[in-house]
Amino acid sequence: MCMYFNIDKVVYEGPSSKNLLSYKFYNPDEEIAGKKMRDWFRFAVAYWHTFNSRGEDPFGSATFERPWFKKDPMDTAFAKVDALFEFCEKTGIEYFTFHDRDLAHEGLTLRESNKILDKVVEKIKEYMKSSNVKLLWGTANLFSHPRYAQGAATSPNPFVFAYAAGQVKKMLDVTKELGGLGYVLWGGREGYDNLLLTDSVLEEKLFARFLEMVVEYKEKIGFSGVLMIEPKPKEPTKHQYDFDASTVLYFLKKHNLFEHFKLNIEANHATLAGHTFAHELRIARLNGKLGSIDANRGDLMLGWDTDQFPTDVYETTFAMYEVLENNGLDCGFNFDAKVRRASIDPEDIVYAHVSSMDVFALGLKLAVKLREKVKPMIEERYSEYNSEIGRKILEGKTTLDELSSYVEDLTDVRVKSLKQELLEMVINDVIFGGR
Ligand code: XUL
Ligand code: CO
Repeated sequence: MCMYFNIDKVVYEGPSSKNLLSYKFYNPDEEIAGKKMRDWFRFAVAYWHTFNSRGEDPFGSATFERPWFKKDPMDTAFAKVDALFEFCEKTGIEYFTFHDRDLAHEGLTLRESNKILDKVVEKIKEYMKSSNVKLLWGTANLFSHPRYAQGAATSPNPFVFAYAAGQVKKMLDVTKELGGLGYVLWGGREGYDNLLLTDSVLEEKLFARFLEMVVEYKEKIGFSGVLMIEPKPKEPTKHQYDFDASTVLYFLKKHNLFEHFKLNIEANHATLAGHTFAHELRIARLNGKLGSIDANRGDLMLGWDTDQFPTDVYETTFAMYEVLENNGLDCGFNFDAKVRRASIDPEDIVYAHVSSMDVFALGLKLAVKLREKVKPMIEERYSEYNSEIGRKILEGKTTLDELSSYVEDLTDVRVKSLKQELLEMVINDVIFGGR
C-alpha cells in the first residue's frame, strides 16, 4: 500500500486516552440503543473534497499539493484510488461517495468519458475485493461543465437534458455495479436567475420527467438502493427547485414521485435555507424520507457553502436525536466537507475526519440521554390534550360550533410555561454534567 498519509492506523482508545489521534467515542462495534455504532453511522469519505480539491476559492488558486496529483490525468485518477483505500484503511472509514467526474477527467464525448470512468471503476472493484470499503452512494456531476450553465434537466436545450440523462444512466449502472446503497441527485443548476425569462411550467415538467426516467431506469436495471434528492437553496442560482426539504417533498407529491425518492439532508444547505440542520432532519423524518446525511457545517458569519467539518457537539447531538428517532438511516453519514485551504497537509484531512466521526459518536451517546430527559417534558407540555375537549379535538369528534360554545364564557385560558431555560439547563447537564 502507498504511503500518502504519514500516520498509524487510527483506532478506538476510549475517552481517557492521551493520544489525540485516536477515537475517544467512535467504537464501531459498541452497541448503542440496539445497533452497533458502525450501523448507526456508515461514515463515508467524499471523493470530491478529499481527493480532488486543490484548495481553490473564488479569490485564490490551488494551495494543496497532494502527492496523488500526477502529470498525466490517468495516472492521477489511479493514484487517487490508491489514496482513497489507504485513507479508509488508516481511518477505519468504511464507505465512500463520488460523482462520475471525481474519479477521472472528462473525454471529448460521453462515450469517451464513460470509457475513462470504466478504467477507474475496474481499479476500485479490484481494491474492493480485498478490503471492507464499500460505496455509500453515487451521483453525477451535472453542474461543473459549461453545458450546464443554465441547468441540466431544466436547461432550455434538449441536448443538454439528454446529456445529463446519459450521465445519470451511466452513474446508475456504475453505482449498481459497485453495490452502492443509494443514488443521490443534486440539482446544482436546477433553478432560475431571471424569473421573467423562465418558462416555469415547462421547467417543472422537465425536472419531473427527468426524475421519472431515473425511477424507470432504476427499475429496469433492478438497482435496489434508495434514490435520494439533496435539497439546497440559493447557491448558485437565485432560486432552486430543490430549495429545502419541504420544497422537494411538495415537488415530489405534485408530480406523483413521492414514493420513489428519499432525501439526503446536508447541514450547510439547511442553514443556507434559514433552517437548522435538525429542522431539516425533522421534516425529512416526519415524512418517512430521511435517507442519508451530508455531514458538514457552515460558518454563520459567511453566507455561503463553506462545507466545514462538523465538530460542534450541540449540533451533532441535536442531529443524532433525529437520527435516533428515525431508528437510523438507509444510507449513512457522508462527509461532504473540506479542510480549510490553509490546512495544506494530507494529514489535516485525517484529523478532520477523525474528529468529526468522534463528535458524531459522542452526539449519539448524548442524544440517547437527552431523549430520556426531554420525552417527559414534551408529554407534560401537551398534557392538556388528555382532557375531554383535547381528546375530542384529536379524534376529530368536535366542530367549530361546539368549540365556540365551550370557550364562550371562559375567562382564564392560560398556557403552561414553555420551560425553555430549564431545557437549556438540561441540555448542558447532559453534555457537561454527564447525567
Ligand atoms: C453541493 C453538494 C454536492 C452534493 C452531491 O453543494 O452538496 O456535493 O452533495 O452532488
Ligand atoms: Co452535499
